[in-house]
Amino acid sequence: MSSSEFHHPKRSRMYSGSTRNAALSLCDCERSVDVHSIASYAILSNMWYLWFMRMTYSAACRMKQILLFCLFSLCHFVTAAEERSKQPNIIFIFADDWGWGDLSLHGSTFCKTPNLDSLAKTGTDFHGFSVASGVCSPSRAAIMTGHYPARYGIHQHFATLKHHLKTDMPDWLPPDGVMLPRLLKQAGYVTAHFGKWHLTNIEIKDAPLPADYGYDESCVFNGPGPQVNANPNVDKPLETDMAIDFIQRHKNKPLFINLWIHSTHLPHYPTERWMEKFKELDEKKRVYAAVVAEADERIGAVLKKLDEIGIADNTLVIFSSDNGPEDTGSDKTKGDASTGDGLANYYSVGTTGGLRGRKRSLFNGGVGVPFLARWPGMIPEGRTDTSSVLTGVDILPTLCAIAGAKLPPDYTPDGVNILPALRGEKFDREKMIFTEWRPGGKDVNWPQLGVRDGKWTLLMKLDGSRVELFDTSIDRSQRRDHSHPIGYAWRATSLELAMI
Ligand SMILES: [Ca+2]
Repeated sequence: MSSSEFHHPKRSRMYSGSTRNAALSLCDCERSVDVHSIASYAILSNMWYLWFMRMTYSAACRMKQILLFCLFSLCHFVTAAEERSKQPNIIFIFADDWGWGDLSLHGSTFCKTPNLDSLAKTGTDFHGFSVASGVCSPSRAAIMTGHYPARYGIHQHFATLKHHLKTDMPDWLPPDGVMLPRLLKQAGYVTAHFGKWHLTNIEIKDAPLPADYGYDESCVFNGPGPQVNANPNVDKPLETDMAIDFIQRHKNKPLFINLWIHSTHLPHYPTERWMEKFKELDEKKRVYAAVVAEADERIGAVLKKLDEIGIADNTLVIFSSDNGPEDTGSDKTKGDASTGDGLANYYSVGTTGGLRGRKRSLFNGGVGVPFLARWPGMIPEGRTDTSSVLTGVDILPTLCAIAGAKLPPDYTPDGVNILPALRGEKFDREKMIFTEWRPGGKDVNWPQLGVRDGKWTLLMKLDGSRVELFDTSIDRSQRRDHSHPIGYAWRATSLELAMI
C-alpha cells in the first residue's frame, strides 16, 4: 500500500471530520449564545451585557474551533508520524560470487570480516537461504521480481546480443513487470540502486535505465545510465560511498537501497593497504583476503553512517550473495569492459564452507549463500537459524510486507513472506523452491534443474537421465544421494519446473 494511498484517505477523513465537528460545535455555541443572550436581555435588559456575552461566547467558540482544529491536526500528524515510523529503512547488500564460507563467522581460515561478523552478532545468521541460480543475472532477477527467472526466459547471465540469440534469452529483464523498487517507491520509499546491475549487459546499448524499474537514483556498473567505480584503487566514489551519501541526504525518509557490491567477482582489485595486512598469506589467499576485507570495511562504513545519524534502530540491513564462489583457475589477469582490468581467477580461492559445488552449480555451494539480517528490536540478536528454508524470490513479498507495500491484485509471488522467520518465530515453508541452470548438463556442474520440497532437494538433468536426491536438512553439503528407489517419484515432481 502506497504512502499516498495509506495516508491521504485517512487525512481526508480526519480533516473533513474535524471540520464537521468544528462546524457543529460552532452551531451549538451560537445556539447557546442566543439562549443566553435572550435570557440576559430578559433579566438585565442591558444591551452592553448582551453584546459582551455574545462576544465572549463567540470568542470562546472560535477558540474552541481553533483548539479542535489543532487537536485533530495534531492527531493526524502523530498518526502519520507513527505510520511513517513503521516503515523501516531497508538496505539490501548483495555481494557478487561471495561464498558461504568467506566469512570469519562461517569459519574461514584466512578471510577477516569483523564488520559482517558484527552485523550477524547484532542480528541473525540464516544458514538456510538460497538463490535462484548459480550465476548473477537470474539470481538478481528473482530478487527484483519475486518470480523465478525462468518466467522471463533468464536461464543464465546476460551477455552479448549474439549470446542472447543463441540461448533464447531476452536482452534485459522486462521493466514493466512487478518490481521491488517500484512497489517500495509507491509505498513512500525513496529508492536507489548502487553497484552491479547485470539485469542486462554493458554490451547492450539500448537497454532500459534503472529508473524504468522504479529507482529514484542509480549509479551502476555492467548496466545502463550513470556509472559507478568498482575499483578501490581508483580515486572515484565506490558503490558504498554512493550509499552513504544517499543515506545522509534521505535520513528523514524511509529509504531503500539495493547495494550490489562488486566483491568478490572478477576482476579482483586488491588494495596495497590490505595486501600489506595479509602479507603472511600465500599469493592467492592474500589477494582474496584483501578483497574480502576491503569490502567488509566499506560495508562497516555504511553501518557506521546509520549509527552516526541515529537511524540504525529503524533500518533493516541484509547481507547476501548472488551465488557461490568463483572457480579457481590459472589466469592471473583479466580485462573487464565494465569495471576495468584486474586480477583473475588464479586468485579466486573463495570457499563454500564445505558445501558441494561452486558458482555455476545448483548444488548448495552454488546457490547456498550467506544471509545475515539485522533489524534492532525485530530480528533476534546473536542468533543462528539453521532450520528456516528461505530463498531469493521471498525477498520481494517480505520487504513489501515490512514496508506496507501492497502487491498488485493480479500478481502472485513465487516466494513467501519470511518475516516470521526473520523475527525468530516458527516458520514452516509450504511452497517448493526451484532452481535452473540451462548450460549445465556436462560432468562439471551437471544439474540443470533443482527442486526443494521440505527437507528434500532433487537435482536432475533436463532429460531426467541423471538424478540425485538429498536430505538437505541434515546434509547441507549434499554428499549422500537418496535418489534410489524413490527418485522416480521425484522426477515427476521436478518436472513442474519445466512448466514455469
Ligand atoms: Ca555473481
